[in-house]
Order: sequence, then structure tokens, then C-alpha cells
Amino acid sequence: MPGRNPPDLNVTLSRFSPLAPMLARPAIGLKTRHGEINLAGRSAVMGVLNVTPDSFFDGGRHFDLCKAIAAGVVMASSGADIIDVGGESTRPGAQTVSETDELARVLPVIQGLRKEVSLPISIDTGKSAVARAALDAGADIINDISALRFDRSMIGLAARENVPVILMHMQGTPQTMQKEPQYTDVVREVRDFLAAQLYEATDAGLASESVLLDPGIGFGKTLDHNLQLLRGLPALAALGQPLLVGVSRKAFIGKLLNVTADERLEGSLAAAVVAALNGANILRVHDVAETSRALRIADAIRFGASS
Ligand code: 7PM
Repeated sequence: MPGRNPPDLNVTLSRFSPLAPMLARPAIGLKTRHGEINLAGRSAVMGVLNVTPDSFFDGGRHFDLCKAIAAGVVMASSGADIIDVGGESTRPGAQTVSETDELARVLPVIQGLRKEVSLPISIDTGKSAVARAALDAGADIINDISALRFDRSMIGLAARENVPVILMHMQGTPQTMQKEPQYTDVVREVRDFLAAQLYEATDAGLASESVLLDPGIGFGKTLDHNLQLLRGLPALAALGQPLLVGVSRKAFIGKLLNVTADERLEGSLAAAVVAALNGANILRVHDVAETSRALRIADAIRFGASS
């Protein structure tokens, strides 16, 4: 405007830059039994180690334990900060797995991995008995895609053991969730749900420092819901907890690019970087080496080169 001083450039940048979320990034770390994960000034990577019948089986019934453990060791040397072990497929429409089968799948992998890597290990389960046995076998973090809703004993277990818990949003159940998901305002509804589950967890005695929140990309969401959530991550980051986001190889990338699951690397990397810019602290990924490299560049641009 003529006759007026131009606005302060820094003020303009900090208010309107899409990088704004990182400017207010709190100095936080996540304490686990196997060390603290630094989340200040860097994006962390959680590597996915699925031990379901479609992985690490030699075509027949024989499950290759050594291959599963070796895959975790490779992730550790490729830049993973956490390894997420899961024995229950949460694929849309998937059948549930019995507790016995789930334990038989995950326990040997966790025990074996624990001897080989010093990284924190998370157990991807909705069953408290599986989580308890996994913690006894050396796991450090509970990744509960039901956000403590499916098993009433989960919350007490987490509080007693005082381990970090990932609370993920899902509309419906894995069996039903992709049948016409509906929201009035998906970002607001996911935020309100996560705020309520965070309250439940801390009310039951879990330290708020131990609660991670996750919008549950692909869990009862259409393509548009997923895009709105990734765009709206700053509203979830405002809840004040570390955010974990899983976009790796998900169907929304396949829909946008019209590609199969094994052609989704570039889309997954782009989505991971945008999620990080929008406030995600931990990215849950299949391609650990590639994602670590992409995020290292993004982190250097955002926070400076630290090494
Ligand atoms: C089929 C579809 C198979 C989707 C597997 C999946 C998340 C998770 C999963 C996530 C957290 C996958 C998913 N996704 N846990 N477990 N957050 N916390 O892509 O986004 O691995 S299973």
C-alpha cells in the first residue's frame, strides 16, 4: 500500500508459508526401553515387518523365520528408527487371526530380532495378550490400530508397563471399513477421535509423553478423505503429541497413479515427504532405505544439515 511500510518479511513467511508447522516444532523425543528416539529437527522412520502368510513363506506352509529376522536387520542398517512387527493382516476385508496363530507368528520374530538389533521394536496388534507377550519377548512400543477400543485390557497393560502407544484412527473394522466411509469433516472428526482416545489413555494412567497419534490413512477413508487428512495434518499436530503416519504403498497412491502395489515407491516417497512437511514425526514405511534418504534431504532443507 502506498505510504506504508512493507510488512515484515519474516512475519509474512511464518504465517503463510506451508513450512509453518516446522517453525513451531517442539523439541521432543520418545523414550523407550531401547533408547530415546529423537524427534526434534528430524523425521523418523518405522520399518514395516509383516509376518503374515503372504510374507516370508516359501510357497508352502513353512514360514522362514531367518528371512523375517534378516529383513529386520537390513531395515536397521538402512536407517530405520523403529521396526514394526505385525502378524495380523489389516488389509481391507481381511479375516481376523486367532490369538494363538498371531502369537506363533510374531513371538519368534521379536525374540530373534531382539538379539540382532538394538532399535526399539513395536508390536502391531489389537490384542492385549499378544501385546503383553510381545513386550515380554523384547518389544518396546504398542501399535494398536484400534486405538485401545477393541480390547479393554490394552489400556491397562500400556499404563502398567509404561510403554509408548500408537493410537490410530479407523472408521469401522478392517472387515467393513472400506464400505462407503463417510464423514462430514474428516480432519475435525479424526482430530476429535484422537483427542478423546488420548484423554482415555492418560486418564488410565499412561504418561502423555508416551502417546503417539496416527490419522490411519486408508482405514475407512476414500481417496479424498486421505488427501484431506494429509493436507490437514497440522490440525492433528496441534494436539501436541508426536504424529505417526503410514502412506507407504497404500491404495490411494495406486488410485492416483493407476499403478499396482509394487509400482508405488515414488508416490510413497512424495507422500512421506509432504506428510513430514505437514507435521508427521514418524513415517511408517516398507521401503526403509529409500524413504530415509528422501527424508534426510527434506530434513536438511527444513532444519539444516546435521551430518
Ligand atoms: C493391506 C492394507 C495390508 C493396508 C496392510 C495395510 C498402518 C498401521 C497398517 C498405519 C499404523 C500397511 C497397512 N497401516 N499402523 N498398520 N498406521 N499405526 O500398509 O497407517 O501396512 S497395515
